[in-house]
Amino acid sequence: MPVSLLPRPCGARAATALLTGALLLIAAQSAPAGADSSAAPAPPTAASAAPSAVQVNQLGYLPDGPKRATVVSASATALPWQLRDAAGRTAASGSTTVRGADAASGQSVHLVDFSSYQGTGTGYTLTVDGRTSHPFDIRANLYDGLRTDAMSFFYQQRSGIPIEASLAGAAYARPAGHLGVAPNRGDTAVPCVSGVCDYVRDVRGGWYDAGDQGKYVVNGGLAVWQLVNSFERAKRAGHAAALGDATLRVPERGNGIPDVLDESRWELEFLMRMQIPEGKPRAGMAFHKVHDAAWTGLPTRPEQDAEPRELHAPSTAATLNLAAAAAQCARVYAPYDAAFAARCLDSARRAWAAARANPDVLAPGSDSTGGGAYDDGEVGDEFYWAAAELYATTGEARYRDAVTSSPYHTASDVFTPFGFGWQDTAPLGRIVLATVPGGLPATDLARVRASVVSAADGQLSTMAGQGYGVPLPADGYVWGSNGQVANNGTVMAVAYELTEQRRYRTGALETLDYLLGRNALGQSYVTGYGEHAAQNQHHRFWAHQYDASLPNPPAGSIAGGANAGLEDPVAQEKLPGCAPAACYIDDIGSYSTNEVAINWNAPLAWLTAFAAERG
Ligand code: 9MR
Ligand code: 9MR
Repeated sequence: MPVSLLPRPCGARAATALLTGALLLIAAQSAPAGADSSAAPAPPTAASAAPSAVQVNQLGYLPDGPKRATVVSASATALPWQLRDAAGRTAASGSTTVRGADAASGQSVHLVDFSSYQGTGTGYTLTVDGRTSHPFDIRANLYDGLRTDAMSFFYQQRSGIPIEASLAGAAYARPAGHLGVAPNRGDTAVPCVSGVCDYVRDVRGGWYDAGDQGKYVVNGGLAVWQLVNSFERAKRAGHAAALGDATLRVPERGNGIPDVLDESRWELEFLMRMQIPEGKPRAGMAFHKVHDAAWTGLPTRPEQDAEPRELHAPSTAATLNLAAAAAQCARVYAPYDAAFAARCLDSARRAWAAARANPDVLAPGSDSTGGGAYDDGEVGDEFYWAAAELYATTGEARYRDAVTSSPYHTASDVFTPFGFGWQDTAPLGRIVLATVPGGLPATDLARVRASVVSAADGQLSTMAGQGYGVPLPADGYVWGSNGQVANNGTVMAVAYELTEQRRYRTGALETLDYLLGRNALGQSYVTGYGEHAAQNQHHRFWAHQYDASLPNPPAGSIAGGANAGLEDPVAQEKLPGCAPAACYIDDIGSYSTNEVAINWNAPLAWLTAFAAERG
């Protein structure tokens, strides 16, 4: 089955930030149900601690979770370690396990396991062989603040609405972007690129994709699906309140609707605006993307972007992403806003029919002037995902038949070691079918569920083979590797829901350890979280590195991560010869290692919401 498995271009990113007292407070105090979420956060300040050779999750560890660290050492024999509390007293001690050569990092490493330590507190350090880790916490509310910040990232990426100081903090406030106010030329009446359509469309709203201000349906569909899926999962687990109304810093807080759904609706409304209206050629399909006619430079504030905006030809992939996200919307929003849910379902049905009528309209990889291509040569997996969502929502036989007749329903390799992504969506279909009760025959349902669990077992075995316990094989460090890592963590979390076996929760939590500092560079890839955290991600507004009057990315923004492909000039100049997991630099110019993107923050938000749940 040609599941598209081509490794994507690689990139890496790193970043550094020293938390201000205010930020530490936000991270430490965030209480259940978003008690920390009404105060606008202070921006991370530009300072950085040096990397250490004792690599820990720099945010910390959960009292009832795994607690492991990796130590760079060439010693062939075990070394003693000490866990010290903030007062310097030894809280626990033991011996390392020699792990030896680690291909991804190019390092020789030892492992430390202090999972059995039961105490809680802040300011712990781990010392091995005279070297000491960054300080970290052990506490039950560890992930409350990051859950809020990772979700609030999406508000700050909104197009077509002012970003309010009262919600985002003064440094992050900005006027609405792309509402047709000069010098903007969009997005209220956007023409197509030459030859594609003879009319204009209002495609305002949605989220900017990343450091650029393009809006791409396949990536938007994936990211919004992950946020809504996160809510649906939390609800099944009995933790919906943690993502409920007034838990996030969004303008809709207090409207009685869960904030994560308010945020997601901002994108869903945009996605539906990208659908070709009835009466026009290829009605029901979705335009692939809207973006600037030429690349803008850095910095470019959204409201200052003077480039013409253009709609690019509709694609089958975009149409099916819309179908999947809108079908999910119809199901999940139904209890909160029946009219909106009905509008989503109508859009999803029309998209599905249009994709069936136009099954092979592919977006070309060459279309990357002024915006990314987001090309995809195989859309059978998008058909499968959309059919699964439509079936889960409607229970109708035609969608069930589309599910069961898809080769992706029975293929054994839909979950790859790299994980799912905007090109590879069949796993999303499996996850929906496995978790949302439907009418599949019991044996078929059991098989689908087993495939998710077996994928999680595969991730656990990948982790066991890595010096840094990361669910990514050594050849998996591509552009956006942190997104792949986080996605794989979510698969393990789903397996935990399906089986209640602790090892899957352990795998999901250790995925966060990697992203927050237990990695080859001792790098927290999440702004504002960790002593040595990313802060100069590639972004046209959060471009402090280029213009001191602009802010760094807000706390909770994850960098794309290590990319062995070195696909930008900065990475090529600064990182030649890097080991795959070390191909990252916290420089704003390194877009192939250090950009932010909605499809990377979405699984971070998903995973931290999972990790924050207690009891
Ligand atoms: O800034 C762009 C970034 O958002 C994209 O991810 C990346 C790849 O599509 O391209 C960046 O733009 C660069 C362009 O590709 C080449 N000229 C310099 C642009 C700004 O760094
Ligand atoms: O995440 C995308 C990655 O898989 C591709 O290899 C890369 C180059 O095509 O593009 C990445 O997506 C970028 C998009 O093209 C433009 N907006 C920023 C995205 C993140 O870098």
